[in-house]
Parts: sequence; C-alpha cells; structure tokens
Amino acid sequence: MNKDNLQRYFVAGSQDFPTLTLSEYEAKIVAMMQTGITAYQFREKGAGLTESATRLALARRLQAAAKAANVRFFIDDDVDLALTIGADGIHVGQDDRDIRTVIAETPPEMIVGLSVRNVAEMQAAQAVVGLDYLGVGPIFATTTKADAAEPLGLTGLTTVLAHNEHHLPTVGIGGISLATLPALARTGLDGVAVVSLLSQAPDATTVVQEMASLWGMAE
Ligand code: TZP
Ligand code: MG
Repeated sequence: MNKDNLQRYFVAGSQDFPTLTLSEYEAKIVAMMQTGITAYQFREKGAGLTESATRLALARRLQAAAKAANVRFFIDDDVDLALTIGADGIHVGQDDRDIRTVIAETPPEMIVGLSVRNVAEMQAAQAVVGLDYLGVGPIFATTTKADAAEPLGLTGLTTVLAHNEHHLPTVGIGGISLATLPALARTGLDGVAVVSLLSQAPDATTVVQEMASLWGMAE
C-alpha cells in the first residue's frame, strides 16, 4: 500500500452527525470527499442503518463518491460488507475479528488496517504477516468513541511508535485537533485519522489543507 493514502483520513458514520437526516448526512460525506482527504472510513453505527440492505446501498453510494474523488474507501469492522462491495480497505480493532482471519479472508489487494492502543499491541502487530497499516490511539481524550481506551498522550504515542520495528505505515487517531497537528507530524506518523475535527468543522476544506501542509504537499 502507498502510505500516502493515510495522510488525511476521515472516519465517520451517521452517528457522528446527530442533527442531520440520513440524506443530509450522505450529502455531507459526499461533500467531504471533495475537500482533499485521502481516505474515508465507513464507520456506521447509526440506529437507522442496522437494516443490511439500507446499509449496503449507502455504502455503495459513498464508495462511488469516494472513487470519483480519488479517495480510498475503507470499511470499519465489517469484512462481509468490504468483500461484497470490493472496498479498497478494511479496518479492524483489537476486539473485532481476529486480524489473521481477516487477512486470510480478504484479497491481497485489499488494504488491511489494525488498531493498536499500547506497546503490547504494537509488538504483537509486528508479527502479523500481510498487515498494511496501523491505527495508533487514542492519542488524546475523545468523546466520539464511547469505549475508547486510555489516551496515550504524545509521550505514550512516541513510545508506541518506537516499537514499530517493521516500520508499518501508521495513522494516529483520537482527540486530534488543529492545535495538535504539528506535534503529531513531528512524531513520524504517516497521517491522521479524525472524526470530529472534520465532522464538526465549519469549513472542512481549510482543516484538510492544514493537514496537507504537514502531511503530503509540503513533504
Ligand atoms: N478509535 C479510537 S479513538 C476514535 C476511534 C474511532 C474516535 C476518534 O474520534 P475523534 O472525534 O477524532 O476524537
Ligand atoms: Mg472497530
């Protein structure tokens, strides 16, 4: 995988836009594809989207919008959905499906990402053959994910990254704000994955440009 895909990684589902209707939400994500993000993760936990046909249809429409905008399209957790639509990638957490099973079940060209929350998980991930990238965090406190682990902080992040002996591509996640982007760029992360920084931004394009000045264009 080209690690540049991870530079500006937007993660969201309808639950992250509680004031919007489903069609307003969809339009918002489609618009987000045009802001300069490099990747989008379909992390759909919304109560209105538990019905699989509705979920599948939405995923397909957002996938088409991503493709048109040259944005890599990832699915959170749901390997079956990723396989059904031929997503660019799948992202799994430590408490989701076993990572080796996910790698075995997905075609070689499908990008596979795994969340790591601490040194032990980073060390274990080093031994996983076929893993394409790591999501490291939460780095800072977040209210977006209810069951998020204890935040690493910048020092903890640096320690975890020091154990990435195989130099797998890494993307930071959790509580990332505009103010912390420069310090995160200096840790050597290949990119940042954000929910609220973009979902709640009055002008998402400006935020994405700020990310691009630190990861990507300025490199
Ligand atoms: N995994 C770890 S923290 C998190 C996820 C999905 C939520 C990140 O959301 P935000 O709003 O960028 O803190
Ligand atoms: Mg997950």
